[in-house]
Amino acid sequence: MLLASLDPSAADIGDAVRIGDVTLSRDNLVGAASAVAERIAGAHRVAVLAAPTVSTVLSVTGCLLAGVPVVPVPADVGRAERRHILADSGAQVWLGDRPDEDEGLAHIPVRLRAHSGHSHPEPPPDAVALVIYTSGTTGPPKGVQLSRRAIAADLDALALAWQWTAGDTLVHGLPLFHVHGLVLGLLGSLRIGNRFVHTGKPTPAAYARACSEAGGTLYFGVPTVWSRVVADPAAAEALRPARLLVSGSAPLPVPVFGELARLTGHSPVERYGSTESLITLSTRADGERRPGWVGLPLAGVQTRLIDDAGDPVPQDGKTIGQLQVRGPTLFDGYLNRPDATAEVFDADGWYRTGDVAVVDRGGMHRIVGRESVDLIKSGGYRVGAGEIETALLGHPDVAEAAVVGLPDEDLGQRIVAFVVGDAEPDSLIDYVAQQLSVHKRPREVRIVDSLPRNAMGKVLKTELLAQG
Ligand code: MLC
Ligand code: AMP
Repeated sequence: MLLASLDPSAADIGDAVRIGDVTLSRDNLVGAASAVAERIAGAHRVAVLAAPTVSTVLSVTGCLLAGVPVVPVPADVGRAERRHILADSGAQVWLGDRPDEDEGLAHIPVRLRAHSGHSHPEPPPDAVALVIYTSGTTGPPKGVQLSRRAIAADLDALALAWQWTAGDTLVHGLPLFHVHGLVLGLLGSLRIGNRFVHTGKPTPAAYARACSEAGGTLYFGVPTVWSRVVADPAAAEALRPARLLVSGSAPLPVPVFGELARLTGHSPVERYGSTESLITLSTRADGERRPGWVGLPLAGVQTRLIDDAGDPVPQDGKTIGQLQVRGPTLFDGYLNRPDATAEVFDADGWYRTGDVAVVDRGGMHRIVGRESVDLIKSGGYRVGAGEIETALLGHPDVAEAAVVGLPDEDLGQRIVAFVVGDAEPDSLIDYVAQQLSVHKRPREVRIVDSLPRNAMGKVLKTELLAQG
């Protein structure tokens, strides 16, 4: 069973899920989510506006009990992206909360106090559980289809790597519309059977409070969260009683690793993955945690590094190659996009991650960077330069636009747009926030006379990057 801890024979936990100011016992959760499952059983796909609320928890859990694929919609989604996700996914209803502009879709609210004793047969392992929209270098986001089998395999492998048990209390405040917060955080807890505490926002103060008030043992964060934690030494020191601090979704700067170790007494575990592959590499609870390195393949996962000619590169800890992964945690293709799916898989089932890495003789991996400058990671969010450029070009005062990710101490990369046109920078930032989503907005817009281009007319992004 994917959500093994919801089996009726499992023992009740009085405070199994805490989110916002709501606490659910295991029995509350099963009863209310089963009521959701009854209402949506047989649906093709449903959209869940995935704010960090009990409504999201019940919606997702209900769908997974009923075997209905969930399309998590970013809580801060804008108009064009919302329309794209709904049209592309063919979602039939909003389940739980709905946005102000519901695009004419039917709505099924969920009720915290609803209760059903009805049980649903476990759907087959190859059934799609989630369709998570994620950015590419160009074009609108693609729907990544994740099967129940892939999710279960990944969570079990992570449990082994992190010695993650029902005795843990998992704390995080990350979004519930991406793999990190939703799959690892929420579904991981419902599979393993540990207590789950969502702090609303991943602030240092909230993480510290969850340690003293809720007995947090296992903490998840993107590097931006951990760099904010070390900037608040009192909050960092409050995490000393925790068992394991885990970082992922973007590179953890080595100085932040060092400061976390010094202030909390815990060297963080770093792990690597993607929406398409789920988590594939991690350092271990009982193994070496090396600053700047993301660890060994999880159980069942294979990796290889290849050069431009497709030949393997030496595993010497310094030769850089394109990272490919294979194993039971991979996705089942992009929804409606066989062309894009074919581009990222080879004939033997290897997934091209788009990242470049080195591996040492012991199998430890270090991610060196991405193959394309057009895929940006900002605050742990994956954002395509192309989708922002397309959005900006839709603004009447923009003639040309080029977007890059510039290094940023807080966010890892900061989205910066270079624009030719007669526009107000702040109004362009708001425009992208309203069209795509708030987290995809450029943090800075620079109005320029022209963009640097090569003889073919292609924008020279390296020159923009050099303007730091
Ligand atoms: C500012 N705001 C605006 C705005 N300018 N709103 C609308 N229009 C504008 N122009 C508001 C926002 O609404 C928000 O309000 C507030 O400003 C702060 O927003 P922010 O600046 O974007 O947030 P910030 O504090 O910078 O967020 C940092 C962060 C966040 C770390 C909390 O980036 C985050 O949650 N990252 C996690 C991403 C993640 O989970 N990635 C995993 C991908 S899965 P208000 O009121 O709402 O605060 C994956 C696989 C794997 O990668 O390996 O894990
Ligand atoms: P997403 O699909 O949002 O999960 O983004 C996946 C991408 O995030 C990967 O291809 C990497 O570029 C990046 N990423 C995830 N975890 C790490 C990590 N620990 N170190 C470096 N990059 C990471």
